Amino acid sequence: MAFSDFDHLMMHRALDLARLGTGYARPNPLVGCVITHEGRIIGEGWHRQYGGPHAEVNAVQSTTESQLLAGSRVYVTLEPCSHFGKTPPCADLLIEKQVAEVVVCNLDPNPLVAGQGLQKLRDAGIRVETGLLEAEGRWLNRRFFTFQEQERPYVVLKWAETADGYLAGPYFQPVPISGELSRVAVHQWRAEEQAILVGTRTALHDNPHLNVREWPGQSPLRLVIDKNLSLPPTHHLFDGSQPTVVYTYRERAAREGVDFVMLSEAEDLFPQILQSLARRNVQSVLVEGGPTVLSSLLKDGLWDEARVIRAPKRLGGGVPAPHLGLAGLHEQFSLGEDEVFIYHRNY
Ligand code: AOF
Ligand code: ZN
Repeated sequence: MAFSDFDHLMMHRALDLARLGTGYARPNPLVGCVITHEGRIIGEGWHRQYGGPHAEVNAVQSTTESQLLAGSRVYVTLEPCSHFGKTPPCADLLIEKQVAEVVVCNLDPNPLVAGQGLQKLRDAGIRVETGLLEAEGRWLNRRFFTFQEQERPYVVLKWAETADGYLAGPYFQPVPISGELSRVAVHQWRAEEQAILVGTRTALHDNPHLNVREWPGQSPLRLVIDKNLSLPPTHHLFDGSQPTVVYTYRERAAREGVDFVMLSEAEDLFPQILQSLARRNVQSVLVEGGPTVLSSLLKDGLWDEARVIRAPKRLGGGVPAPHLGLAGLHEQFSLGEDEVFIYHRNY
């Protein structure tokens, strides 16, 4: 299918709009929609909030020229839905408004939709074109696609290392490594994922809050591994301020804000954790350490993205950081004196 420069411009705009739902639309996908008439935008919208109207509905409602909807060309980043979920099918709305053409980046992998939205449109005589900025659309909704296609959350690993490649001092002694700007970025990253995981040693030594303070957005579901229930109940993770899940081999009844999930010692730990998260409809998890958790996930290939913050500080010894080399290095940028490296396992 040959798309014009105008088509590209409109779909980039729709992707930009979709991105505005980051942190709010989840676990729904990020979707943006631009409606054009004779080469002019007459309506725009995006999926702002989980449970709220879909992108197409907001775009249709935004127009002050509803008489031009009939015959319009609609750019939407994801196939319009065909099912009755929290809202009625968007495909029906576009048919009712008699739009002439619908262009999408990606098909919706949700089995409730999966091509049926486009089929409905075609059956109604609407011209449908797919695959415009397909890779950009998949990247934008990488959490949603991973969850739908692999039935597990999208896993983002994050760590800060010194210029000489250490994560912590000798005997896992925690030391401040990254700078002020990186700290803000990490809070943004926390707001973008649905859950955040740490291992026992990190929880014990750092006593983290694992919430979002330096960036607008929701705090993620807190997850901690505590096989033998050795963490002190006075630690911040158990303050009830945010839903928290403890993965353990021991039985323990839930208490306010804290859920204990018993796992089998006979099976591998991380596949069980990811399965349990998928059952809770958690589409993404940010892993903030420590070294044992990070290296297990790297070794098992159970990760999608790694964000490495390298600070100028040198330690001269301690716990070595995982080494990813250059394979999969996707992006690199500076944050103050720190250098950030973004790795993708599959892209
Ligand atoms: C669209 N446009 O903007 C979005 C879509 O429970 P509901 O009704 O909100 O439906 C959620 C499902 O709808 C979601 O899993 C995905 O398949 C699709 N999302 N579809 O046409 C949108 N957000
Ligand atoms: Zn919809």
